Order: sequence, then structure tokens, then C-alpha cells
Amino acid sequence: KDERMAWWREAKFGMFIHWGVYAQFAGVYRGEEQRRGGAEWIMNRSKIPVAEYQEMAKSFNPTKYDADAWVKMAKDAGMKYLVITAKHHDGFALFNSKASKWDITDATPYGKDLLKPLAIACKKYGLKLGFYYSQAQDWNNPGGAAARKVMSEGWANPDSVKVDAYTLANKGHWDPAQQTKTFDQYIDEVAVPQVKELMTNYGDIAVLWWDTPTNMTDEAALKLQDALKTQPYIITNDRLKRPNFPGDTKTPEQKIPNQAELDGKDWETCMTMNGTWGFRTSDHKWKSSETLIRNLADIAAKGGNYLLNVGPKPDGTFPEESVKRLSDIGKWMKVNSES
Ligand code: JFZ
Repeated sequence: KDERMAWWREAKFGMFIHWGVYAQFAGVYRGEEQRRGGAEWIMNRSKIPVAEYQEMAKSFNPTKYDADAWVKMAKDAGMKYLVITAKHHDGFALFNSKASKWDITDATPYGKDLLKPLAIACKKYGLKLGFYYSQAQDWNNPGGAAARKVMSEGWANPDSVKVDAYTLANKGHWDPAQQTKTFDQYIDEVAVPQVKELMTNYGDIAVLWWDTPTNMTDEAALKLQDALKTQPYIITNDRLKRPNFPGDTKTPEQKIPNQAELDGKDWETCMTMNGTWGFRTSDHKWKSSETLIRNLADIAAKGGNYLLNVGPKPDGTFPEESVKRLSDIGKWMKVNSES
């Protein structure tokens, strides 16, 4: 285990990327601002019907996407690895998947695998590549789970009043199309095959970042864990299934543990630069470059890793505010690195 974790323990700094069809909405549905949660949650929070959400993919065309430029920005900022949402809770696959037509190649005019060029660029610049995969929640592939609330609300106080009765009676779902298959069918026909695709088509994969284990069973978790076996060095986090599947790393979210909370386990704080993971036009609550640098120094001193998020725009570019912060951090890193 120690050998497998060696690079990760030295890395200190990585880039998180939340990108998908939700970037198209950018926090607004039919002219109305989404009320709670990150902009990547808009389908759930605004209870957007499946057909309508999928319609939006027909104009998802990130022609300015330049994977080489993304990875170079990460490298210049001093980052050593990158974790991208191969599939977030909306179920949309940023890669060419044979297991679902709800993917970049079948559902969008862009039509090209977004992860392939990223894998190539990571290799070129010497960054490790990791995939975030929402294994349980999937609001578009039938049978996928749907959390009823968002964590930031303490999993309470849903605001989608108009559909609450249906949603409460239907395990968090809001569209009958979401329940035409069982959760087990979804795991066997979509999640497991897709994880296998991710483990075989993109070279060495350094990290599998699971998330929100809604409805997960030990049986489903074992199947997913088994799907990683072709990547013997892969590092996983603690969000596959609780309890029984602790993974390799703990994932404090949006916060830096204090000294007393450290228990010797490997940990990685993931954090947004503003208040959302997915791109949101109206979010201007940007942390200063100084704050981000202080966070990085604090985390590194405590022995953790900092996974700092960028939510790219639908055209495939990073928000200018993110670009500026990455460049500021890079300058500081240059002045303060040993070699
Ligand atoms: C999850 C996702 O729902 C969210 O969209 C984003 O991808 C984030 C990185 O992960 O949200 C969570 C998951 C766990 C906690 C909080 C938000 N948590 O443990 O406090």
C-alpha cells in the first residue's frame, strides 16, 4: 500500500474538474435561478424532466476545448494530478461509452471523446490522471439513484415544493422515466461497464473518485471495486459505500481539518474557488488567490492534499477568474519551491 500511495503523498496539489451538460444551464432553468446546491445539481434541484435535460445536450458543443491548455495550466500552477468528472450525478458520460447513449458521442453535436485528449495531455506534461465517477446517483440512466436532498442543507429542507409528494413517494425521483429499470440493472448495465471502459481505454488511471453512495449495497460496491482490477495501482477515496469500503483516502469537503482531527489516514481536501463545482454565471464569490495559497500551505503542512476545483464553461474554456488564480498560485509556487 505504501508504495502505491507514494506519489500521492508527495503530490500535495491537484485539480478537480466538474464539467458536463449542467455547464450549459450555468445555474439557470427557464429564466429562474437555481436555489440551492452547486450548479451541477440543477437537474435535481429544479426538477428538470429527463427529456428536457437531454434536449440541452443537443447544443453542448465545446469547440474551444483544448485539453493541452488545461493540463498546462494545472502543471504551471504546481499541480501534480487531475481528477475529472467522467460522469457526474446527471449521468452524462464525457467519454465514448457503449453502455449508454447518454454520452458525449451520441447525445451532442461535438461527438468526440473528451477524456482521450486529456489522457494524452496528462502523459505529455507528467500529470497523473484520475476519474470522478458518480456510481450510485444517476438521474438520466434509468435505475440510477437520486438523493432527496443536498448535503449542504444537512440533507433536509427540500425546496422543490411542487414535486415533493411525487419525489418523496419515488425515492427522490421526479420523472417516471428514471424508474423504468431497477438499481441493480443500472449497476450491471451502466455503472460497472462504464467503469470498465474508463479502466481500459485511457492508459494508466491513478485515481477513482467515487461519490454520494445513495442506495449502495455491499454487493454493488464489490462489483464496482472488482471493475478496477485492471489498474492495480489505482487509489480510491472513501465514498464508494459506507461502512465497509473505506478506500485509501478521506475526503474532507470544503474544509481543512484541524490538527486534532488528523488520525494518520491519508486525506485530501476538495474545494471550490467560488461557491459551486459546476460553472455558474451568477456565482461571483471567488476566494482570493492569497486565501487559496494559504489553504495550500496549511494543507501541505498538515500532510494532506489539496484538490482545487475548476468548473469549465460550456464552450470548453476555464472561467477567467479561475485562470487568474491558477496563474497567481503558479507564481507563488515558483518563488517558493526548493529546486
Ligand atoms: C458531492 C456532489 O454531490 C457534488 O456535486 C460535488 O461533486 C462534490 C465534490 O461531491 O457533494 C458532497 C458530497 C459529500 C459531502 C458534501 C458534498 N460531504 O461529505 O460533506
